[in-house]
Amino acid sequence: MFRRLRQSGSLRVLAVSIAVWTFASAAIAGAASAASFDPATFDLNLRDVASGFARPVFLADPGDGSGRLFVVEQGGTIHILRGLTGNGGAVTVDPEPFLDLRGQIATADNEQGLLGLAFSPNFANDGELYVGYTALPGSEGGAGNNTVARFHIAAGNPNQVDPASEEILISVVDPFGNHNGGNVMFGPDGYLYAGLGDGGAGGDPFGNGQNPHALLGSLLRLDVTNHSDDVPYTIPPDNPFADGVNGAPEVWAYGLRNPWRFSFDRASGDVYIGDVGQNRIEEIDMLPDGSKGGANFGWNVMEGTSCYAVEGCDPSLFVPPVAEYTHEFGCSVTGGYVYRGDSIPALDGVYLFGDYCTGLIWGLGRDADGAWRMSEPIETGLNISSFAEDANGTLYAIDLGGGIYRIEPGE
Ligand SMILES: [Ca+2]
Ligand SMILES: [Ca+2]
Repeated sequence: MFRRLRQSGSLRVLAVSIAVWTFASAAIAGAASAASFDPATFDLNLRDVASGFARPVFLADPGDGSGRLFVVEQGGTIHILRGLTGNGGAVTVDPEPFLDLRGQIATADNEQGLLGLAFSPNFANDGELYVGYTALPGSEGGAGNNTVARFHIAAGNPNQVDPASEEILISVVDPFGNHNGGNVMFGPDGYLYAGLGDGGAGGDPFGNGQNPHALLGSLLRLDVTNHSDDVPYTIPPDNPFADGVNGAPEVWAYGLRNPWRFSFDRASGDVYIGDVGQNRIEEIDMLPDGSKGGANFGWNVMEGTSCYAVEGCDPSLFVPPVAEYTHEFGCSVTGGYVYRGDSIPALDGVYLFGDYCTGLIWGLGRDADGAWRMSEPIETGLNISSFAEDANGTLYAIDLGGGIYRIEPGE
């Protein structure tokens, strides 16, 4: 059904001809500043720029001008990759890991591990970084603990983390090994966002998605700027449940099954979430910049725009996805980024995302009428564990098999 063609040094990908993708979700008002998207023009290449990593699941740029990128390996290590950004030069990987958490990370389930990394927006001065990972089970049992932690770089060595500097911000006992979220990212408001899955198994047996008191199945929003030894984070006063009465103070949005990668459009501030589906539908959710908290994305009442668990459910109660696809085209969405780099003008303002299982990549944007449009998918042959964005706005696709691919203009 899909074709691909390899060229030396790069992976040429071909758009395939299937039915035109349209999505009849209502346009979201107030966020139509981007140029209109013509799905027929969507094209890109992937260039293999680094390889040999062990189950890489993320890449982050500290934005400190050092030219370093940091590759997250699911087993618990972070490696420094040089030469791809900044002043360039040979592409090398430092022999010593930047951080090694292998002794404290659960990996029994193939969705567990070290899953996310975010550098402080002020990293060049404060040396702080945040990680999302599954900790080994503690005394409370379960499959592990979904954890968000802060670390500090080692005194006198910017290329290593001080392992003793760890401060645990979030630690949630996780009933099942799958659906762990794990993404951490700073928003344009300076708050740290963390995505947690519904806990796992199938169908959300404990109803975490629809429970705003549960941190599981939610996107959390934390103020980590002003912290002390006693208080590792505070609650932003405009969090929707800041007083803890109708939900957990940390919860910004809920109704998520497994938010496998969310990101902020660096130009608009809009947040995009890839939420992995159950049996039939993968979806992309979006909230415009400036949205009030408290969005309920529907899981486990809805799977995409379809009722999942409840006959005759009321979709109007939930924030619908802006795009979805069925398992005819994949099995697990990998949310990506809105392209804002300089080298591919045709992709400016286009949200790229993919599917882990089939390696398909789509472009998503709004047409001149403000309606969301998906491109036809492009076949890559990769197991796309994540996308990533460096400080220049260059985007990357990461193959769980070990390779880092730079997204380049189509031919
Ligand atoms: Ca889990
Ligand atoms: Ca949903």
